[in-house]
Amino acid sequence: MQFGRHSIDLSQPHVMGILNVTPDSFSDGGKHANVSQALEHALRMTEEGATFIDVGGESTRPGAPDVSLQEELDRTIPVVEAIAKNTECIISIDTSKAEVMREAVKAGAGLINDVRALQERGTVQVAADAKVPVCLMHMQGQPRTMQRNPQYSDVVKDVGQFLLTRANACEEAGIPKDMILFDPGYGFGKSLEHNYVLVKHLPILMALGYPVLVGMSRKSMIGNLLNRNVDERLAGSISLATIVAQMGAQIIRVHDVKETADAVNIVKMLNTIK
Ligand code: YH5
Repeated sequence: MQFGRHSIDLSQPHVMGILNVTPDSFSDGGKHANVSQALEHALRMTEEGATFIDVGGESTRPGAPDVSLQEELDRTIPVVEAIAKNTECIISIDTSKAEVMREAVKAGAGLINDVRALQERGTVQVAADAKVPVCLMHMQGQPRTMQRNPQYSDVVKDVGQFLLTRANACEEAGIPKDMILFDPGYGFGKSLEHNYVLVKHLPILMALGYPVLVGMSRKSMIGNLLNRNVDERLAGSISLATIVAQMGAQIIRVHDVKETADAVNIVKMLNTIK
């Protein structure tokens, strides 16, 4: 798959490093301090084995405040520019806003990652014009309230149907089929059971014909099952990453790149043996 000027072989799993540029993720040292801290983190994650760096300026945690357009642009675009100038990794922009998508791709982003699956006004057209791949994620409800009472008749079917419907809308607007990725959206309007059903049946979603990106790193589906605080979820995160890599997931979005790259490299070794 072509991500801007990078061609990536998705027949093997890749690691995507998470780079949060929300205010709570920085000590308050002024704007330049923040950009250089973010760049440093991105450089470290690429050295540790990340093919992708996912830059996000909107917090989608339940209860997080909405972020204005200007605020999100100010947080993300200088960071995208700095990473593009100083690394060879593929920059993913984690946003639902058309203007942020457009400016980020102009600044060097090679993938649009939208937890709202390009349902906001203008985003499908911006993504089509940007000519970079898009990751369509499933979410039930809105971040503020999505975890109150998630319900499905058949979670795997519902998620698959939603993603196929969004892919059709994208293809209708001129986004080629081979520039679309799917993501079941772990933790986005799903109970603990829903999340694990979506792990077990990930092969059903993969059979829909689109590469799959998964993000489970440090999430509540680990914490609530194992009774672990956020800083105690590394073993659970690596276990899940290993399981989905073995199932054939193409991109694994994580906080802990070095440890996940080790797990992925073991899966890749086994994939070379007949
Ligand atoms: C995702 O799954 N997730 S932001 C709560 C946590 C830990 C992490 C401590 N953006 C995804 O990472 N994009 C986010 O509990 C995403 N897939 C894609 N494509 C939420 C997050 C997180 C939330």
